Amino acid sequence: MTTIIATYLVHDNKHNLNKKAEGIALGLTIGSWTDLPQLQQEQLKMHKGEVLSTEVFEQSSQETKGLIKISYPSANFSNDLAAILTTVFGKLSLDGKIKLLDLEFSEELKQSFPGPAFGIEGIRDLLQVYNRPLLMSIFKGVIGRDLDYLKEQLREQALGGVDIVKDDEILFDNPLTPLEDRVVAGRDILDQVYTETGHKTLYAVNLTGRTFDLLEKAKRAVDLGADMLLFNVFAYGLDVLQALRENDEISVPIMAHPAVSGAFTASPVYGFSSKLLLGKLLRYAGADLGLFPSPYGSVALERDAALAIAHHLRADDVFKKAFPGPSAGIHPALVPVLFEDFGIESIINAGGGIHGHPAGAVGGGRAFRQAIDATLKGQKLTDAAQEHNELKIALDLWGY
Ligand code: 1AE
Repeated sequence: MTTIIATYLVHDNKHNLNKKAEGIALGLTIGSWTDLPQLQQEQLKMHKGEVLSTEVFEQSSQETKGLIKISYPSANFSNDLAAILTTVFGKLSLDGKIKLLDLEFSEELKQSFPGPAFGIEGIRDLLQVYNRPLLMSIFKGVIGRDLDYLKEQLREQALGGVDIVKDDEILFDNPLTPLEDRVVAGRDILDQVYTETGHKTLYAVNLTGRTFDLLEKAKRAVDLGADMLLFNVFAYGLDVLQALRENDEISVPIMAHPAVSGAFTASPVYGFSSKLLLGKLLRYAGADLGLFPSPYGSVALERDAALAIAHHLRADDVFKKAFPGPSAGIHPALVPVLFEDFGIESIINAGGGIHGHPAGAVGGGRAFRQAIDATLKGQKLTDAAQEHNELKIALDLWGY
């Protein structure tokens, strides 16, 4: 019988982790608050969760902190994330200080999930860029602006040498810049830049609206020439991402934005670990690229947590590897530390750090590319800035 293994961090005010673990294993499977008749219990035995281990970390007079590992028989759930999450963390997520740290899927269960369609290799093939971290920028200040404004911003970003431009996650379908018009205009601008310069940039359009309209909208976007979709997956649910990924007509990479995920992950004692939600499950459900707060920017995540997300997006597994995109408050001076922490198979993503450059988005993009090239050569940014004016201006503005 296959199983899924859940690891929980618990803070138990009754100081008995073994009892707590048995209560969870029973309560989430065959138990109830009242005793069931003996016959029914016999029939249900094969469905009971099994406590694999308990481990105490710390004890105080208030509570005992530790880890609990429980395996749940796959006979209990259908092979979808909604059923799995309800099984392993349904009512339990409401029941005291408990955080779901990890889920280990059996190889058989993994077969029910698609993983990324493109992944790192597929996105690199689209861009024909293999030897450096990719550079991504974000439209900024576009709410209430018309299509001409967006076109100009896109052109500037592409001319700066960025590989991917993504919509801001807060730009929804709207009368001034509807999704379809953005895709058509974006295609036009990026083709022009390619003809003029030979530089290829992909545009990730924000797929938004009511859940049951998303598939049709995504298909329409692809028909019109969309390169990539941006998706606020945690506002919708991982299974919605999976449905998009599994539709053959949606033949473009999907970038997952972390908006709303902090509500599920930020507490040290409740919710999901960020590595599970933004790393492992996001990849299993089919994201090609996962954004998350970097450890050093404006919306910072602890370094270990950010590294663990990147690890799960790229770890050896049956699925393609997804690109990690540590983000928020990124500027060129951070490129060496981003490179050291996340390596070549990562995306350097900046909004303000591109558009806030005194020479505009063209200068901002160039400064990043100069910082990336210098870092790859092992050159100090201060030395590279002697040769590259855009980088010097960026370092003068945002620090060394
Ligand atoms: C964690 C996602 C970051 C993001 O989407 C965003 O818009 C960042 O903007 P900047 O780079 O902080 O201006």
